[in-house]
Amino acid sequence: MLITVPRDALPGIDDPVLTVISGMDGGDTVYDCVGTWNFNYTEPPSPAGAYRVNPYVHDVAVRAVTISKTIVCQTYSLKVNITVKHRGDYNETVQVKVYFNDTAVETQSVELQPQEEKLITIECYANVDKGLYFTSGYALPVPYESATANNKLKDGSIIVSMVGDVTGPDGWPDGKVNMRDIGAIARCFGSQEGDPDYNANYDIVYDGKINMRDIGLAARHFGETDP
Ligand SMILES: [Ca+2]
Ligand SMILES: [Ca+2]
Repeated sequence: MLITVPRDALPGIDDPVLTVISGMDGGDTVYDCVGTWNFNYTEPPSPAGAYRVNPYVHDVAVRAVTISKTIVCQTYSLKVNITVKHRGDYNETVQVKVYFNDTAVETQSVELQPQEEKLITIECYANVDKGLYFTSGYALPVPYESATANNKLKDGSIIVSMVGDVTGPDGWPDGKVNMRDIGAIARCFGSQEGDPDYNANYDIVYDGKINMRDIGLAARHFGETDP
């Protein structure tokens, strides 16, 4: 059976997918017809009855990626905020991955209703080699999704440093844990997230507070240099 839907019937839809919705029982059957304006399927709709044709789109997108730190010590954590937008017409469960360069470091699933936009926060541990990474959020394509160019967004970068090395002469980790690092953390001692003197980069044990756990951790690595 071939159903042809006039192009004018699908305003603003680039990649229609045909749904045949049973008028009898409310169940629906999806025929994957991406990329064509002619919907061709070999089996007639079943059960027999009244049907209507609904073009719809499966399309999820990552709209924004922000990171809570620019420096994270190896094996410790940061938070990645990802704004996910559902541009389709049916409820979807979307798997969202955080990438450091090409390495997926964490995955979280999110339920999205039609046209819903959600901000999700994913805690990620820096179980990767030391170095500079570009961060990306990637919403795995949902079934029948064809518009996947907007599923991945690269934004922000993170330096993964040796434990305790949170700064250096130019403000970035320098491969040494010395008084510059201890002093930087000590100057924020007692601060909490939201305070003007709080600096997430110095909150190594990432709990929103800069306290003895952070200073003590750096102190235990005092004198170490990056091999
Ligand atoms: Ca340092
Ligand atoms: Ca802390």
